[in-house]
Amino acid sequence: MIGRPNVGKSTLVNQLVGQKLCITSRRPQTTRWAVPGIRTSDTSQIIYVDTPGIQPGVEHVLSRHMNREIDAGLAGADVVLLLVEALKWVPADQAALGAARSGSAPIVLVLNKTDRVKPKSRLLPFVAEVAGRAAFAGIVPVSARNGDGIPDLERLVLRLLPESPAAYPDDMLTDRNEKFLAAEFIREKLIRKLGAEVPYRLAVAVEKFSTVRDMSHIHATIWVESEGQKAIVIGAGGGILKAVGQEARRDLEQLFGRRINMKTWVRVKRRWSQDPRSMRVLGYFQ
Ligand SMILES: Nc1nc2c(ncn2[C@@H]2O[C@H](COP(=O)(O)OP(=O)(O)OP(=O)(O)O)[C@@H](O)[C@H]2O)c(=O)[nH]1
Ligand SMILES: [Mg+2]
Repeated sequence: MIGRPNVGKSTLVNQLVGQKLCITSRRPQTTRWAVPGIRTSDTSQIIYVDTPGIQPGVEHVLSRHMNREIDAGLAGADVVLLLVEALKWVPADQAALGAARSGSAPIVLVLNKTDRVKPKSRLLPFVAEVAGRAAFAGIVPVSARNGDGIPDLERLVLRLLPESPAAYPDDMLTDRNEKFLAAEFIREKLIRKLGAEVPYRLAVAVEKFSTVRDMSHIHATIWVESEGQKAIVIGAGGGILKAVGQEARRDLEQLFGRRINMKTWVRVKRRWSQDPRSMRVLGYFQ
């Protein structure tokens, strides 16, 4: 699954897998990692890979990491799902198409957010226009938000995929571990609660994750770049940090199917996002 930031890639992977697994938000650049979501039925197994948004011309240590994740996602793909917003085609979409064409896998163009298109007849001229941009194996309108078109997309993907033995056990949702997922869900709640600037300057590291009987104990540190950002993340009277913890805990309990006990800290690491060594410590570039 590739496309420019904010087109709905992570929302769509969640919808296709049938479980909230990938983090989503209305801010661009939410996803920083390629995350596989495994969908197993009686007769098939499809591994959808969520990736960060493609941003042409952005040069930053963090975006270098994200580009590597996109390449890793594309490298093993049998089918590329190129996601764009219905009725929109901007230069970043063209760049995403360029990346999709770098391999030999068939490309399916997925037009998302069709719930916003009224009347639906407006889609037809758009489909005719974008069809000329590449030899797509199919063009499928969907709404990742309400599920429209998802069965059609799944059918087409199944038709295009080669046959092979299942790669994963049938109850497995992803090969990312629980520690990673916990850090990501905390980051999602922070992105959703904070203003425009801070989300790009924070990272979450889970230092402790232990499960005793039906309860997991999680210790997480939120790294920011300045004391000012730290104060914002904590919020007045600790309100933001508390709400972040509660909401992340609720989602993780649903995902893991057990109770969670979570403790969070906020620490300052100056310019971590400019410094490859700090980034490595925080799990980037591995
Ligand atoms: N109306 C509408 N909104 C959608 C749909 N799919 C996703 N969104 C919204 O679009 C925003 C971005 O969704 P994400 O899934 O985080 O987008 P993304 O492409 O993964 O973004 P990055 O990870 O930043 O590249 C969120 O606010 C979603 O709720 C859709 O089908 N319809
Ligand atoms: Mg995403």
